[in-house]
Amino acid sequence: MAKHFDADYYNTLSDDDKKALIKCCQSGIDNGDSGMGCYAMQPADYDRFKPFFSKVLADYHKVSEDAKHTNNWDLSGVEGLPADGCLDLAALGLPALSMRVRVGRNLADFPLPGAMTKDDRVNLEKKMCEAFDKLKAMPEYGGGYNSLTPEHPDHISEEAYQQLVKDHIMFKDMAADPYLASAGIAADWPYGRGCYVSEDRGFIIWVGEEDHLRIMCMRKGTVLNEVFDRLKTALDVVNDIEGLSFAMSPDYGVVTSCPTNLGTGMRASVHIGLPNLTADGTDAKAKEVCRPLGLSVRGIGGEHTPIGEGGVCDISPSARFCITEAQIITALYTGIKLLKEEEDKAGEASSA
Ligand code: ADP
Ligand code: DAR
Repeated sequence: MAKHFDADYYNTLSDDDKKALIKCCQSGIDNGDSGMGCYAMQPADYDRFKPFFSKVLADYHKVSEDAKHTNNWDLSGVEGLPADGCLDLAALGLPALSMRVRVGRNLADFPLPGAMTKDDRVNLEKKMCEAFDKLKAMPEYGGGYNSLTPEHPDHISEEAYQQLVKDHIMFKDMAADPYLASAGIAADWPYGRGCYVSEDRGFIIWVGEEDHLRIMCMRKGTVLNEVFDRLKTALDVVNDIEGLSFAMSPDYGVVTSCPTNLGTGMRASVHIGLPNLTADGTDAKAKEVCRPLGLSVRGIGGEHTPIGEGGVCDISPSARFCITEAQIITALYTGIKLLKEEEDKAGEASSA
């Protein structure tokens, strides 16, 4: 953000646009250790402030300033896809792992989370609960909603909330995240926040986190296609619910709060033990090995958390923008294959 904030451009803006652009940048202004340092506040901001965001996006995602994103969930023909189309971790000699694919989505008729009022947050939750009533009637997605909003009919206790976080179902307390707090994304916590969970706990929709919705599928297994395909089917069901329209940009695809998620809003991950690459108790070596493989390393509790016991790390492709959804899930498979080779090499080196 700071690298591409141009005073000459800023000074061409109206007073209202100046205030709006500063609000987009407030998180990075307040938090000098930000990697990105800005969030969109309105669905149209990426287009409204294109001279700024196009430079930020080009630099972060390593694409051209006039790059245009294309969405595609069709695996056929994707480089790296096994001949049988099956992204089976068992073929790499790996056991069943916890697999998760999530996408961010924002409703087009609300401000993005950083600019929502408390009423916006509560009204968005109410709108989503009407949608959840339709999902509850479907065998594949039937489940229940857990709300953090005081006085909400589905309100859950602090203890139940903390257990859902521990089970990797629900998101962490946003007010504790300085980046989200500065951006206004954590404002009015915990009003308008909650999560829908299917009976089998394999299909989850967060409400009111960094994006209006985080829609995800999770399960322990070896075939990545299973969570990817279930999510796509679920997304089509949610997309078709009357009254729900997702914010999209003609150039940038799916609109998300953070520019790091723009385009697909997709993060596909596995929890995998890397005892050799984390032998020193940190994720430093794992990050050094993963970076050139196009992989990100997060902790067992997700972003900004430590690695788990036995060196369990959350590994996912870093790319979200100007890459298709099909390429991301395939990149997870090919990345894990290469990472396992590095983990095995580190083990041989330590035993030599
Ligand atoms: P996001 O993935 O939505 O950007 P985080 O990285 O903070 O958010 O992760 C959110 C939650 O999802 C955390 O509890 C994290 O442990 C959990 N999680 C992420 N990937 C997996 C996975 N492959 N298996 C189980 N839980 C996961
Ligand atoms: N702290 C912000 C987060 C960027 C990426 N992570 C997200 N979007 N959850 C930063 O600018 O570093």
